[in-house]
Amino acid sequence: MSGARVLQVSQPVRAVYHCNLEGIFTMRVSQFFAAVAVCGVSVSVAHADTAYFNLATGSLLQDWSTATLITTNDNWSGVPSITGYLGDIDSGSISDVDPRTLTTGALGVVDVIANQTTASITNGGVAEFAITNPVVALQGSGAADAPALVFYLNATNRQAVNVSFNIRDVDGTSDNAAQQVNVQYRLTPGGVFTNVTGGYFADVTTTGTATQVTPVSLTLPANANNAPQVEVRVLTTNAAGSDEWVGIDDINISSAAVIPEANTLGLLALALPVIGGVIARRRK
Ligand SMILES: [Ca+2]
Ligand SMILES: [Ca+2]
Ligand SMILES: [Ca+2]
Ligand SMILES: [Ca+2]
Repeated sequence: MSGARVLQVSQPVRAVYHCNLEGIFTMRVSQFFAAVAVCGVSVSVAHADTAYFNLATGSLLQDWSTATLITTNDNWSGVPSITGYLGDIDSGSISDVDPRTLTTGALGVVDVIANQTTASITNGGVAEFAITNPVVALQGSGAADAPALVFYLNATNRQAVNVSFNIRDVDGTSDNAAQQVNVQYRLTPGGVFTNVTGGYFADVTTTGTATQVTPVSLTLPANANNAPQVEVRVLTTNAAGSDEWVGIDDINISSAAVIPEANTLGLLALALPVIGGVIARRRK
């Protein structure tokens, strides 16, 4: 496994501000940590980027071709509005769970293994692969029960939010898993997820090769229209036996403008005299 996975924060590590730690050397351990907590000190290095991408400014695109987006383990601060999670949601080791049943909303810790050059690693979780066609990929494991990418979207004044990407088997090893993938969304941070119809795939990989591509294109249900905090999760689950790495590539999240009500009324105002004229002529 890669480094710091235990602790996480959603904000960059902060300094000690206006903090009185007098008597620090005589504090008991519990007192020290209480004082640190009060002072707002974060001790983790994991960074998520959970800023909601404003779809009114265009589509959210990500093909992972920019190698400098991810350079440090567990740090997503350089990737606009996308974060990977380990999916360590079960204290035991579960396998072959249907990801459509995992809707409670738990994501696990922020996770990425940066700068990998081969998908023959078996760490599990989320990894960035600097391969011929760069990609970020997911792999289930005993710890990574349900590794995932989450896209954070602001659909204010937008409708017909379309989520498209390619699922790529990037694992050419002899690993042979029935690797499931599922797409879910939620409109409340931390809330339960809803499965997106058509977003489930029973097995997106082939043993011994890294060529299978599964194109995905899904339009979110209408309640995502105009929603300011849309979170879309793409997850796999730990398969029985050795899991394959599943790339999530060529992400393209598009939408259409909601026609403002004022414009609709304006069109009606323009049309009414014409309609009135037609009726008047027919009465003649
Ligand atoms: Ca790519
Ligand atoms: Ca494969
Ligand atoms: Ca398979
Ligand atoms: Ca497994």
